[in-house]
Amino acid sequence: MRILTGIQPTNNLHIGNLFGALIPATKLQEEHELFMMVADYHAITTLKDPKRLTENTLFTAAAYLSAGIDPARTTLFVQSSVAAHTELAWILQTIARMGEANRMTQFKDKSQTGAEKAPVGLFTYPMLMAADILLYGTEGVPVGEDQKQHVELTRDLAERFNRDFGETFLIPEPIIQSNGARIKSLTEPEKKMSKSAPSAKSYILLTDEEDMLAKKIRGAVTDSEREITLDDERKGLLNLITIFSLCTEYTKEEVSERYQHSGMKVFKDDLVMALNQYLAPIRMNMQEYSDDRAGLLEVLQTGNEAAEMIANQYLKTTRERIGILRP
Ligand code: AQP
Repeated sequence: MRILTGIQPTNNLHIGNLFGALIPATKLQEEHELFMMVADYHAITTLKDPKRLTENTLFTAAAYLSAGIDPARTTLFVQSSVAAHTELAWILQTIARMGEANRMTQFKDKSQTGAEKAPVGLFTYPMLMAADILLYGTEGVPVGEDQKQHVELTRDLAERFNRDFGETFLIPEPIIQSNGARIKSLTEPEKKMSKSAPSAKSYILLTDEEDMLAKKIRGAVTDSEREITLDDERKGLLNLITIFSLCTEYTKEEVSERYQHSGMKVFKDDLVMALNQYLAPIRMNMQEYSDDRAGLLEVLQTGNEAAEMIANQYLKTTRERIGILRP
C-alpha cells in the first residue's frame, strides 16, 4: 500500500510525535511504500519565524532519520520543494465548497484568536493537505481522530473530481492510530501534548537531556491519591503510565501493578530512567545528523527529486483533465 504522512516543523519534536507518528512510520516502511514529508507549507500558517522554520525543517528530517526512517526505503522530502502541492491545492480550492470548508473543526480549534484574525491559509489548509495526499496516489493516510475529517474531505474532493473530469485520483483511506499512542500534555492532561503549546513544561522534546526529563516528569500533573492504579479518570497518571509502557517492554497493566504501592516519587524516578534510556540513542543520532548538515540536505534532495517525479505526473494529468493549456 502507498502511504503518505508528514509532520509540521513548527518546533522541535516531542515524544507524542515520536510514539504517535515516527515509531509507527518505521514499522509501516517495512511493509508499505512510504512517503514522509516535512510539512513546512503547513507550518507557516502558524510559525512566522524564518530562522526557526529553516532549523526546524532540518531538525524534523533529522528526527525522522534518527527514529529509524530509512531513506533507501522511504521517500523523505520537504513539501515546499515539490511545487505541485500548492498548485494542486489551488485547483482543489476551486472544487471544494464553502460549506465543506466551514465544517472543518480544526480551523475552529486552531484559530484561537478568533476567525477574524486567523490567516486565510489556516482555513484553506485542508485543501493543501488533500493535494499532499492525492499527488502520490496515496492509498492510506495515518491520522489521529482530529485529522480524520480532513481525509474524508480529501476523499470527497477526489471523488467529485473523478466524476466531473474523469478518473484521475485514487481514493485514500484513513488509517486511524490507536488511542494508546495519544500522549497528553504533562501540565493539562486532558489536552494532547503539542509542539506549539505555550508552556515548555507541557511537552518532552526528543532532545531533552536527563535532568530536563526529570524536571518535567516530576512536575507532571497527577493527583493526590497515593496508589498507582490504571484508571481512565486519573488522566495525568494514565498518561505517565502510557509513556512508561511505550518506552519499555511492559504493558500499562504491568506498569501499574509493579508500582501500585511504591508511591509517586519512585514511579516517576523510574519513569525518568526508562525514558532517558529509550531516548538516549535517538538523541545521539539526532546530534550526528544535525552536525552533518550537508549529508542531511543530500538525503532530502534525493527524496525531493523522487517525490517530484510522481507528483508532477499527477499534476500534469490533472491540468489536462480540466483543460489547462500549456503552450
Ligand atoms: N500528543 C500526541 N500523541 C500522539 N501523536 C501525536 N501527534 C501529534 N501530537 C501527538 C502526531 O504527530 C504527527 C505530527 O503532526 P503535525 O506536526 O502535523 O501536527 P499536530 O498533530 O498538530 O502535532 P503537534 O505536535 O500538536 O503540533 P502543533 O502544535 O504544531 O499543532 C501527527 O501524525 C500526529 O498525529
